[in-house]
Amino acid sequence: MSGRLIVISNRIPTEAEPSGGLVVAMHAALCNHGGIWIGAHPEVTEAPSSHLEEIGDQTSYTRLAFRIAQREHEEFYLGFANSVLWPVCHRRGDLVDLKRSFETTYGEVNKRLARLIMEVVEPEDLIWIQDYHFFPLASELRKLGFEGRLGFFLHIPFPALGDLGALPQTANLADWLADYDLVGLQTRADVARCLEMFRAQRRAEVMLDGRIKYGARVFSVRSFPIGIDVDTFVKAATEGCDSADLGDDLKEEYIIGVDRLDYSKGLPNRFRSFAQYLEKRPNKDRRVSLLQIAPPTREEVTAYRQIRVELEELAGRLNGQHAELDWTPLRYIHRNIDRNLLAKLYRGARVGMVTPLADGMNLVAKEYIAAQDPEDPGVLVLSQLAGAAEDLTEALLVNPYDIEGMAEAIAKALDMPLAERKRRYAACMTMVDKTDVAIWCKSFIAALEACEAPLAWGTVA
Ligand code: GDG
Repeated sequence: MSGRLIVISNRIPTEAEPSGGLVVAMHAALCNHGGIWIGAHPEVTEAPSSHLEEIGDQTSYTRLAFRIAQREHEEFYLGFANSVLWPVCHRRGDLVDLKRSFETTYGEVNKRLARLIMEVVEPEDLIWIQDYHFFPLASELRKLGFEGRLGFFLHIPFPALGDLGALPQTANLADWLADYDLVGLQTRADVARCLEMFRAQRRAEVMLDGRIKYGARVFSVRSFPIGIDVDTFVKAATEGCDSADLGDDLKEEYIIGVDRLDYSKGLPNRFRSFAQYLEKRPNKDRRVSLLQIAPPTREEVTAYRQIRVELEELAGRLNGQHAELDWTPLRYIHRNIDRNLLAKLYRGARVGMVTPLADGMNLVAKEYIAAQDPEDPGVLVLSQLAGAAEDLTEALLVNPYDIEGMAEAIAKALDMPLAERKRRYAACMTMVDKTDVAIWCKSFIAALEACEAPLAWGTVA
């Protein structure tokens, strides 16, 4: 690679050796290539910063942070990013909270960040921008004269054409995306939706080789399904204690769910389907519990407070109806759990339930598979609306709106013969290996490097 790699993401790790899939992969890519990682400082300040601050003390690459002011946190992060773009991309137009100040501040933060990036970037650098917080960043960088290669990866679903109407007019996704050289999406279905949006634009032409011509620009849209750091996860699941050390309660059969408490993750329907399974199970002596880990997230946003109240009410009702003097069927933990413990909890679970209503990929599905014992694997019940369903076709696929169907899938998973469990696990594990996060990272960077220099195309139209 000729230039340096410059990664931009909203979150940036503060420890020298970060943990957690995506962050680890970026860290590894930057250690290999050298370069700079730029992100928002975890501490919000009174006034926005007008410079980048160096954080961390790693030597192979540089970490730079920009500070977000409290008002920006509310209007850019909680506001436009998570109360407009997130619901639109997750098919929840009803939850969109449109305020002029949100779109203005979103634009301002992207503009300011572009100016800060221009202070450190060199023409031959490769810039890789992560996620919906920064859709307009390429346009801002181009306005400031950056002509080098710019890549973008969207971690969440690409919105359907019909849902784009819920965005304000200033949010023109087609204009924003066309200033990148490579737009990476999670799945083939996301690419199809993105191309559908461009086909509906008079200025756009989808060329025979799949690239898009948009005014004077030509760029590519491709899928790069993200995955997990497989080796590290398998190690975490198998080393140290065995599942018998997890406590007396977890010696019984259990189903596991692990999700940030987000309305896109389909938790109320999961609880309803578990309640229905309990009601209909033929053998009332069989005590299978559901362990749901749901750490808090974005609690300042009303829709997130509402989903928490709804879930707590459902959990109370479920246990009220089905608990016995010596048994609690639903264990609901609204806290963050240590990652190594999480890996072991996955391994001990007979069933993994991943049932979002919409999800870019869903790494929990891949983590559950990677954590299994190949000789006696559990069964993954997976929503057909998660991006992961495109890869993990041998999971038990369910429609997360179909409560009865999910209750039946739980029963089927719990009774599945060993040979079928092994066959399904092996097929899923092959896909988990194929999409390891290091492969994801390398293939995106290689594809971005292979993009033709943008200037050559500037002369075409
Ligand atoms: C976005 C997209 C896409 C969860 N609870 C705990 C915990 N987790 C970890 C999981 C997993 C990660 O958080 C969640 O990743 P997901 O992929 O499931 O979901 P999002 O956070 O919504 O991520 C998604 C992803 O970006 C990557 O592109 O797949 O579609 O929405 O790793 O294990 N980790 C620990 N304790 C917890 O309590 N340690």
